[in-house]
Amino acid sequence: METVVLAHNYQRPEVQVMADVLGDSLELAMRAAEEDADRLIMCGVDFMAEVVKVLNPDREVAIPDPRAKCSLAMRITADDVREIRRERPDAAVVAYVNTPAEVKAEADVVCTSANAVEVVSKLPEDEVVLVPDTNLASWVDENVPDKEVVGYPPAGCCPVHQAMTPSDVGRFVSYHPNLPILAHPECPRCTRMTADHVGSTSQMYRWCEKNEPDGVILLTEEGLGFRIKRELGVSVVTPGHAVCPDMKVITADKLEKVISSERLPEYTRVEIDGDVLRDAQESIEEMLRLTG
Ligand code: CIZ
Ligand code: SF4
Repeated sequence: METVVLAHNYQRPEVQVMADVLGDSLELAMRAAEEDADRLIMCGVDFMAEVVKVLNPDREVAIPDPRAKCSLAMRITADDVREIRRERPDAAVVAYVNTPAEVKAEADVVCTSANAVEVVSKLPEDEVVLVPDTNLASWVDENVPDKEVVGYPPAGCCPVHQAMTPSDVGRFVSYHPNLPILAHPECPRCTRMTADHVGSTSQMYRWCEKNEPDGVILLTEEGLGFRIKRELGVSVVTPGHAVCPDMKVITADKLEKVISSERLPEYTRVEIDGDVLRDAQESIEEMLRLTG
């Protein structure tokens, strides 16, 4: 049995070192599609395992613990999207990758934090509702000035990034005045505005690779800091509370159990209803078409 272990940039260090591929959710799903493996094990939260399944429907896809669920993705349902359509029939509905497959299926197109600005700027519609992260929506709105971009639900946010405040930044800057500040677009606007560079985890990684700073202030989940230190030798400062408990549900022991099992434990198996899978795939393909 040929197995590939995929791990998101926010995974525990001991899980990251066991992985064959590290990256953001879309990078991992697309890399998996290039691999010649029968079994794909996704270490991350459940929507990430779903994206791997949607892009690799004919392979066995597993998540070591299906209780790893993203608190942000749980803020939105397919019914909410249908309600948005009734209320704003002229608006395009863009689903952030942090959504359940049913929501992606109901939306017009998917985006990631790496390509949200590009996806929205290329849409024919002038009105856009982006679900479910209002911080990402406000960042896209600032960067695509000729469109109206609103977030839904009203207080939709990632609790980990929402807690990163300008006072965290002020504290760090007083100790490390010369370090560049990198922020994830899921951070609140007031925090994002303190940053030298705003981007997804893959973009922050590549920024460090290209600019080779001695150190950075990293306003995102601490797991990315581990990867940047280990692979690029850049020292990283992150707020002590930059820990996503959802991501940490996956442990090395749970991963080891799936790797070593001849037959996949039933509870780890990722399955998606056929219609939902097809429609979610179309929304992801639309994103790839717009950004291709
Ligand atoms: O797309 C991903 O992997 C997420 C949720 C975050 C990021 O910026 O990589
Ligand atoms: Fe979800 Fe935020 Fe955790 Fe990412 S860091 S998995 S968006 S709760």
